[in-house]
Amino acid sequence: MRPTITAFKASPDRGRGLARDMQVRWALEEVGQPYDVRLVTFAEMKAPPHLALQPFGQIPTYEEEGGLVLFESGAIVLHIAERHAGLLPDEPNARSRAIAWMFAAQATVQPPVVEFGMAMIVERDQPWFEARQPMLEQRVRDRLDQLSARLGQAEWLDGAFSAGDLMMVTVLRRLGSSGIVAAYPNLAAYVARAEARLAFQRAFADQLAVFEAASGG
Ligand code: GTB
Repeated sequence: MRPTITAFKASPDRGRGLARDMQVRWALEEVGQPYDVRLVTFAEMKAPPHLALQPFGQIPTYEEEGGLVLFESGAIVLHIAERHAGLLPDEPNARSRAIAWMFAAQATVQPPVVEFGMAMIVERDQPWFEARQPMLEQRVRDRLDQLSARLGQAEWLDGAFSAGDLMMVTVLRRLGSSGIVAAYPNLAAYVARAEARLAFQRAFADQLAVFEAASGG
């Protein structure tokens, strides 16, 4: 049976693959698991049926046969990676390190990236914006300095491509047109390498098709 995930009916990311259904789609594509998508409006996300699946009224959610319901994109990707071959190494220590990279993406790199991006979107008109934004940008650069130093010239963060890379690239992509990642040639190449994966391209095309359908394109 195919799992079902939820995604925005009309994503505010305008099809750029930045909403968090993207990492779930990508993980499912990497492991070759077909899935269904239930599209939800903002109003539906805040209504009781969706809140029963996702207590914070957000996407994505994940439902599979047998009654398992999950929320939190990282937990969903970890579940997919644990149930299928291809996203986590078999060797126990390497597996733990790949999971550590998933947490690093979510808990260490993502917070400054999201804060920087959100400020760009919602605080531009505030009197403190000009003074605060360089500080937020510096916090992002501090993390990318460290990440870039660790990655060096390696292809992936720890051996073969893993769910850790999938989650890290997903976070880096949120910096999008800021130009910040481009200042780190090895990180830019890392993101490009990940985006060139067939599984990424399939996931990206599928979420873009949803946006285009919603916008009448
Ligand atoms: N920690 C949760 C997880 O990882 O699953 C966070 C989930 C989350 O933030 N979901 C967002 C949501 O449902 C969509 S992805 N928001 C609606 C709400 O909270 O009411 C975040 C997102 C939104 C928009 C863009 N964008 O426009 O570029 C990018 C990312």
